This record gives sequence, C-alpha cells and structure tokens, in this order.
Amino acid sequence: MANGGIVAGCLAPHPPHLVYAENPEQNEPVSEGGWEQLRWGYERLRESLKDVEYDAIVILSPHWQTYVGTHFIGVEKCSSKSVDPVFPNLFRFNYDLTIDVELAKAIHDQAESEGMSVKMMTNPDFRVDYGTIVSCHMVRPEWDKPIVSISSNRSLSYYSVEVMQEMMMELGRSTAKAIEASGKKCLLIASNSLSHRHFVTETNPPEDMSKEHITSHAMHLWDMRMIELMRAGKSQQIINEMPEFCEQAIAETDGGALTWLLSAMGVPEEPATLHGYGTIIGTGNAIMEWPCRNWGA
Ligand code: 2X7
Ligand code: FE2
Repeated sequence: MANGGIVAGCLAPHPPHLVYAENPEQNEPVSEGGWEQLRWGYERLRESLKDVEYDAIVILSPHWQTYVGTHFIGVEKCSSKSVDPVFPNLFRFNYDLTIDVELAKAIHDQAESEGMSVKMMTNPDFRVDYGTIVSCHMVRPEWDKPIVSISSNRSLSYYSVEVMQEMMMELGRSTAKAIEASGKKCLLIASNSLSHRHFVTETNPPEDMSKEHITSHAMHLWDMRMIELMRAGKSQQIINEMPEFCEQAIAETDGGALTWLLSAMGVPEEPATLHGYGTIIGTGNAIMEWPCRNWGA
C-alpha cells in the first residue's frame, strides 16, 4: 500500500497554561482564562484543519526525554493523570488516548534500517508527557485520532547541536518514508516553544495578563526572526541557524522537534502560516502551519 502523506505540519507549543486557561473537563485546576492571543491562534489552526481528513497525529515532544536513542510509544491504550512537575497548580489532566502502534512501529523500523538507535516503549504503566498531551489537546480537543508519540533524544546535551540536527534530519526522512508506505494521511506536530527563557516566579493569579511579556528584547528578536523565516519558506536557513538559535535563545528547539518536522516535510520552500504568537511566563510561542496537502496539487 502506498500514497500515504503528510496533510500538514504544525508547530504547536505546549505550555500547560494554555490547557489551564481553556478549562476543559479533563483538567482539575480552574482558571479565569488568560493567554488569549495564543488560544485564538489555536482556534485559527483548528479552523484551518476542520475539513482535512487524516488518520493519525504524529508528534515529537521535548518533554519525553530519552538519552539512548529515539523511543516510540508501543502501547495501544494510554490512560492516567498527567501532572506538570513544575506547574502542578495548573495542570492535572486525566487523559485517555489511543496510539497508532502499527504506524509507530513502521517509523521505528524505517529509522532502524537507516542506522538509527530506536526503541519501542512497551511499559503499559508509562505516563505520557505533558508536552504531547497539551499540544494534542490544543490541536484536536476531541481526542478522536490515534497518535504516534516520539521521544526527544537529547543528543544535543549528550553530544552537540550538530549531532542532534543530523539525527533529527534522518528521523524526519524516515518518518516521511514510513508514512508514505503506510498509505495513511498524517498530521505532524512539533511540540515546542521558540525562545525559552522563563521568569522564575509566578504571578497571582497565574493568568494575570498585565504581567505577561517576553523576558528580553533579544528573545523577541530571535522569535521574530524565526517566524519570518518560516513565513518566507526558508526552512534550510532555519536549519542552518539552529545552533545559534538554540544557544542564544535557550530555544526549546533543542529537543529536535522543529528540525524533525522540517525534514519530514522535505525542508519546504513553501511558506508557513502564522496562526498566533504570544508569550507564556516569558517564553516565546508561535503556532504555525505548513499546509502540505495543498502543495504540488
Ligand atoms: O513546557 C513549558 C514551556 N515550554 C514553556 C513555558 C512554560 C511552561 O512549560
Ligand atoms: Fe516545554
């Protein structure tokens, strides 16, 4: 079977504040809202995807950190409570999700055949990380699509940013190949913020938007530069500038998700759509969509 493909690639950041501010029934803490610029951005992304048919969401989150290779959840049903270790006051979320184990294994096998170190995670009590849960919830709150959950191999911390990029480029190519061969249509998500320097104290209440802003002008300049490159279709330049971005903006792209996504989409020259930008506890967050389904049509 062939003709699978990527319907869209999304940069979909995961600060738990977004779910907290939405007050879904799965989350215990209750808020008065907040971070509307970003939440309206997610609304625009959902609107853009509402008539798009796809079979699965494939997501790479920097909060599932693995140090020996890239791991894939290999358990079909995952349900538990996810508590953010830094913000337990904001995020205690009861999740119940389905994994597309067949597709996960296909990506795993393809990456392995290309020489990557990979592993299927088969612990039935495994706790799914909050990055995966928040991004999936904000993109598709219905939770009606199976997901493929991919870990962030911390090769940047273990080796260097160059090794991280090489590995994520290969993982992206393997992801695209496996999806194509599977015959499935997939939505890809890189779950990460851009600049990632946070404030170290929280306001009371946390959703007090009079206190929310970027931590520094330098972080703002980096975020705007990255957004402009994405909007201009300059994916190769983003990859080239990734080492400086990771280092100078302490960017959450250090987990490899954005490099993986760009590689899976073939390092596109087509422009991405900006659905929203905003700060969360001082970090920079952009919601972007690459509408691959419309390319080459
Ligand atoms: O995981 C996060 C993040 N990336 C940014 C801001 C605040 C909390 O959590
Ligand atoms: Fe994060």
